[in-house]
Amino acid sequence: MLPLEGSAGPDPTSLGLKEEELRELYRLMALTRRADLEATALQRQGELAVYPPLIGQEAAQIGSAFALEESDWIFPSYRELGSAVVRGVDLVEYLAFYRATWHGGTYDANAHRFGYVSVPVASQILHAVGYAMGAKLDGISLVSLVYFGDGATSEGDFHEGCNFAAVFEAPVVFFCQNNQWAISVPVAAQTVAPIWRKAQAYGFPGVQVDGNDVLAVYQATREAAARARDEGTPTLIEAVTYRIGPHSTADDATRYRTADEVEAWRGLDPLDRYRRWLAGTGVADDSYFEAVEGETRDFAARLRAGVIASEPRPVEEMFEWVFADIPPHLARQREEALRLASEDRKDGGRG
Ligand SMILES: Cc1ncc(C[n+]2csc(CCOP(=O)(O)OP(=O)(O)O)c2C)c(N)n1
Ligand SMILES: [Mg+2]
Repeated sequence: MLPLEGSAGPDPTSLGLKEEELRELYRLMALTRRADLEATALQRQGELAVYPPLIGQEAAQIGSAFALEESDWIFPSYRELGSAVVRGVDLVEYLAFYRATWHGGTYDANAHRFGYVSVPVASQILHAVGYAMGAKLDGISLVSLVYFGDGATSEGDFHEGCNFAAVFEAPVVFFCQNNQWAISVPVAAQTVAPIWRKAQAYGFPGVQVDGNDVLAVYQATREAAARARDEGTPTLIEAVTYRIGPHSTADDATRYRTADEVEAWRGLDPLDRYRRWLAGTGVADDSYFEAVEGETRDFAARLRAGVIASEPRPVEEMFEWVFADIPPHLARQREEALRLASEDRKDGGRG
């Protein structure tokens, strides 16, 4: 849809997007790019324990999240900081997970209809399908979109989720970001058939889309969400993209892939491509891009200050929200943890 070069391309009116929405897509991608780089830097400086960069996947995340209604739910894996930006999740609260101060993040998932960071590969697929089935039983109209990677399609959870969604006509959009790698395993060693075609076995549509083209991703997700909402038909979207960064800040990607491969994908950078299109069609001009640039700087500065200032959570929270009535063995452990924490505070953490 978006041309690789130049300004010819889609008629935005065919997507039903207003000009300010076309500009907003760019703004959200630019904020995400900047926040992602900042989070990577914060990890290098010891402020985060680990961080999985999403650089290169901005169009896949922003285009898809933007295509949903506010009342729709998103179930992320661990790499969807960009979709969190679309949902207005406070990134300091999102990064609490990566600062290792809380499970999944401290934001209010219900308020943002944005689930918690989920690291066990593909586990969030079951949460998304279950949520969609529950909403359907309750007579609530919504779409449940779940993000996962190419590697996640090798997990049983993916296949179980697809089958349940199909059989129970659950309103799910399965959104696979095929970023070509599952840590050091290339997609060719992961699976033989193209990912989008796996949908056929479950009896619902599978779509492959250029994941570095924000408008194409938007369109594919919009159509999939409409099918889910109106007909209870799930869709599997395979967004073909690339993980420009390492798997996480704990990974050295130069050990298993070539610089040429990374460079080739850098040439398809989703922000550059969309910016050229916006400028070429006159939907946005230099003054707009400069204003966005200024906003991204402030956004990153606030993120940085917020993360550095954020304290560990109270120890007792570790024992909350699992049992309505805490069992005796956990109550004992809670007492012990509180006692140790208070002794630790008294001796200034010297142990
Ligand atoms: C069940 C499970 N097995 C293994 C891991 C270790 N692990 C973390 S991410 C990952 C690769 C996932 O690749 P993919 O699904 O393509 O997502 P990407 O990281 O590329 O976004 C693995 C094996 C895990 N977190 N959970
Ligand atoms: Mg992957």
